[in-house]
Amino acid sequence: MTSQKAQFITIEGGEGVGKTTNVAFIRQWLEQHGISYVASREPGGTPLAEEIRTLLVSTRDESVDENTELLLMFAARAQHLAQVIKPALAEGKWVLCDRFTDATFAYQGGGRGMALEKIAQLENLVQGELRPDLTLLLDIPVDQGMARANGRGAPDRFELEKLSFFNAVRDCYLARAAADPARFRIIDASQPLEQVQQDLARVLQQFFDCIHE
Ligand code: Z5A
Repeated sequence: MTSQKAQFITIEGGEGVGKTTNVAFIRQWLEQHGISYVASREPGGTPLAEEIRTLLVSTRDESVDENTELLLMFAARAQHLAQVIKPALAEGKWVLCDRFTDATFAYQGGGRGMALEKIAQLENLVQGELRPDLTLLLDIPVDQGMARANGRGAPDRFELEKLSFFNAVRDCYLARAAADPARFRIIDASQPLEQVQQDLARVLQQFFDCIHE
């Protein structure tokens, strides 16, 4: 089944919110509803963008300039948009993306303290008018999320950041959700997984019904 317009859904959140776990659930939901879709992630989603991801997440002795990090995020995004996201949407497929530009506002803007206007300029340059149709923000208090994420092996360059960084990331996500309630749905990710997934299914069904009205 194809809807009138292919939809672009993103899933966002801080450390240990359960994005990977819940992407699998959302994929099942889309399949059960006969929706043709492409699932991808950022940074990454194409061979070149995945190489940029490796550069971004690797720990290294050299300190990474914040502009370098920001530009690499958008370089990966430009490639991902050109090779995967835009072609899929043009073919009528929905796109489910694990993180997108809200993560740049939250991590580089909130976490690193970079000017949001600078990020918005790059957003316009790289995306033009393209924005997600629906953003599912999995939200959890930072200490609970970090406790969940802690058992996962060697931390990457972002996971080594301090509590204050992740608090700023969360605050920025919540501020963006409050500023754009038409696009964002906040899911309380501190609940047991079954309840989180019931909430996700309800939100997805409402979204689906709304675009078919
Ligand atoms: N980044 C950036 O800075 N700027 C950008 O523009 C973009 C990204 C796009 C890599 O992203 C890094 O890139 C990221 C931000 C930066 N750094 N960090 N941190 P990523 O998306 O690959 O990184 P991630 O945050 O580590 O995502 P993840 O692997 O999807 O982790 P997760 O959200 O924590 O998901 P999980 O592995 O499914 O869940 C964690 C654990 O919790 C796991 O053991 C689950 O079984 C458990 N879990 C999940 N849900 C529950 C519930 N409800 N109850 C109990 N336990 C649960």
